[in-house]
Amino acid sequence: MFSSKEEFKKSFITRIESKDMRKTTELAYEILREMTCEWIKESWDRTNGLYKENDEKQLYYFSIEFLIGRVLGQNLMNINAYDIVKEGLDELGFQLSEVEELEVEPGLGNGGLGRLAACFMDSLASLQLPGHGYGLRYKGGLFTQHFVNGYQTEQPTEWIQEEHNADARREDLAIDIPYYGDVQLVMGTDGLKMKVENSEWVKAVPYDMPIVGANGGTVNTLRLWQAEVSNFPFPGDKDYLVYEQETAKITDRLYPDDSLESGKILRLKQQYFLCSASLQDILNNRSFSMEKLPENVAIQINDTHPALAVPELMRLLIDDHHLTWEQAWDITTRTISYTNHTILEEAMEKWDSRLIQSLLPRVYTIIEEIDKRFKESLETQTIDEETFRKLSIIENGVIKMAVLAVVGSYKVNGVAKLHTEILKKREMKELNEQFPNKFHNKTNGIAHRRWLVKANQELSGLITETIGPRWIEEPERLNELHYFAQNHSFLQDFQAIKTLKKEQLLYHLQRNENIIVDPASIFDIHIKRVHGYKRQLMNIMHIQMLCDRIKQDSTYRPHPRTFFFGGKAAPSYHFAKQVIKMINTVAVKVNNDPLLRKHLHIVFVENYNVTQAEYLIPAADVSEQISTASKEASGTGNMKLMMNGALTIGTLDGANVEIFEQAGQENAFVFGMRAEEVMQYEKEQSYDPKEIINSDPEIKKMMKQLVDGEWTEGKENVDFIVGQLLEDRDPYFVLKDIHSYSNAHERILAAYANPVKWAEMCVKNIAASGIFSSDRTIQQYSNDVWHLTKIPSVY
Ligand code: B1H
Repeated sequence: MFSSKEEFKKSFITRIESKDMRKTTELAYEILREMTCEWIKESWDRTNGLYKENDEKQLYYFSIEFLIGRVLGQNLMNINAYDIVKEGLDELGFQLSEVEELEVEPGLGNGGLGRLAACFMDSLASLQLPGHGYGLRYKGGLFTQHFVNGYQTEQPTEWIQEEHNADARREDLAIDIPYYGDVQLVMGTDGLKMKVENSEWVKAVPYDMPIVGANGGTVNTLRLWQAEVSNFPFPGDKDYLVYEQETAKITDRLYPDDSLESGKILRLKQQYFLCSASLQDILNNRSFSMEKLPENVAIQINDTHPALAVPELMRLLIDDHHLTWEQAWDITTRTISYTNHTILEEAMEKWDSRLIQSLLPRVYTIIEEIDKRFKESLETQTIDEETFRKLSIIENGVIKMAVLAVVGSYKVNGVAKLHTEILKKREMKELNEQFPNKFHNKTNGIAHRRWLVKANQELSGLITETIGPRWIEEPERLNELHYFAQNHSFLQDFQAIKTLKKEQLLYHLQRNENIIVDPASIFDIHIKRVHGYKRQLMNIMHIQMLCDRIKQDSTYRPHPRTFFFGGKAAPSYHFAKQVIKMINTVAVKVNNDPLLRKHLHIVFVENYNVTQAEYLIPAADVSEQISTASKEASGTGNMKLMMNGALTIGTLDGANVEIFEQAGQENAFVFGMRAEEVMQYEKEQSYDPKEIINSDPEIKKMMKQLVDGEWTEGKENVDFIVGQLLEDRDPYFVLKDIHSYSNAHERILAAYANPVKWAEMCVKNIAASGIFSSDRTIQQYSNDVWHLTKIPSVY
């Protein structure tokens, strides 16, 4: 690694001169990437050597998504070279921030679930814990979103630069994965065995990405599998060209559904591909006897998408490694643990038995056997029909992946206190009763090194000047900022940084879009996937109410506010796409209205992704976390915004509950129904939005405007929105909560009128945010589930 700026410059110049005389930013990017890779390689080899020598337990995090975002700047930061490189480049006539802009972010995830996996990778390496990721190397990440006439359009996003592949590809570790085939019973030396013949094989080739921990010492591995044609004999009855095409499709693109289950065969192929390749890789490269697997390896499955790891590990242990069922089951259920991320019915994975039976015939027989044995184990108890049904893995020809995951793992966790309680007491009550010590909570966290240290270097600098640098390694020390929450010069510095971050955001947005925003306005930010339960509709309907009030009441002249939206809708989710259209329609009306634009401005940022988030979050004054209570398992954007000094307007849902607990409800704007109430209404089916409309004149008026098409464009648009609110009886309780939401917004205006008090509240939020570092989450997983040992890197 370079210890000085001069050394860096010398090496950089030598490289640039050997390549090209034109000193473009593109060339600088290539060289910097190459240099960083070389620096990292040393530590990576050293870390791998240490892990081999120490024979310590390793964790493998199986996830269908890793939303890592750009890596160059973060890596430079983590090896403590960022400032040296920045200054060095500056003196050579380059700007590091411009160089960073050239990196295409790998969009290998949809939203929170994928980003969480990435934050966990960062924390594992930074805590010097032996933990690695297994995922898929999608050629196309999440689609690029553009608005055409206010509607979302989707373009494929290709992030891979072929010229960078050479060092990542590990052909030597390729593995063959079997699909289809006929299961046969054969007599082996140790009794009857299952054998599959005529399989169609697909080759899984790993590509390794380094995960650089803080201070660069530990470098773990994110191994991503790519599907290619296999050299194994090809079954005769299929056209080779078809086989070739089908193979390439497996890792061609990420499924773009967040919290929506697809049920497609290609998705099932992806899931099995990930599980089989990763498990074979672990078993092939072990240095211990098979019965010692649980002492040497922990496997965490990120939601049910990799739940086939349970039957696949059984298959490998029984068929390939010749263990008995009992031995294999004991090993599997002491190795695998499962994280649940949602209780939304539409996201619960259920696979048609016939689909699994045809694509994965051997795996299917194992799932049947697991189900049968589990049901037999229940026979000693008196269990009513309903309970028995809920405990079934296979029910009416469908396989319930969540039940399979719970039965096949030794620990199951939810991602926030409230969510875990709902799992234990309702969604998985029966399973929790069968396995009383399996369920536990691990509240999510975020990598503060990316979301504060990197994304908000100015605020990080101020914090370090104020309380010293130790908070970076021990983020809970941020609570020392409490002593400065009333220190005027500190508050002034904080405010100045907030303004600067707003200006930087606007500068960034202006590069791509023609957006003119007043940085003195309140930046109210609602960024996340567009989904009914996240209630972007409530936000835009409230803006509609504000417009009316400004027009009707000449004494209502609120402080200017800019409402930022950012988020993608699943391409097949028509309602969410109509919400996007509606927001864009309202934006045009409001932004062009001579009166309204003095008070309100709406910006829907196109193509919200990790990079955009890094600009938006530090600039936020207000964080919109307004999901229908009980629906948002945790949320993690809420934590990122809090840590950057935004105040939360939110429901008592997911991790918001814990955010309010930490920061104090007086330093946030809490509103709306509680989870209990929502679930009660749902159970009784007793909510009638018409009652609200008829009893609240303001809401009635707003609904009338909506029905009249004042805030939408095109009949389809009105029909979708109004249809959901009236015919579908407002399933996310928008009308029920909007009054209380509106009151909370008035409280925001009142608080903002006192800038010093406002800044004090922001600082109290930052001070209370340390617990939401994913370092805390990972340490808890390690203590309670994985039992890893820290392996200090030696320099
Ligand atoms: C979360 C998903 C999800 N929960 C299905 N579930 C998917 C479900 O492609 N699919 O089929 C993709 C993603 N994502 C999110 O996980 C929760 O909604 C958030 O509340 C939570 O913070 C996040 C991380 O735990």
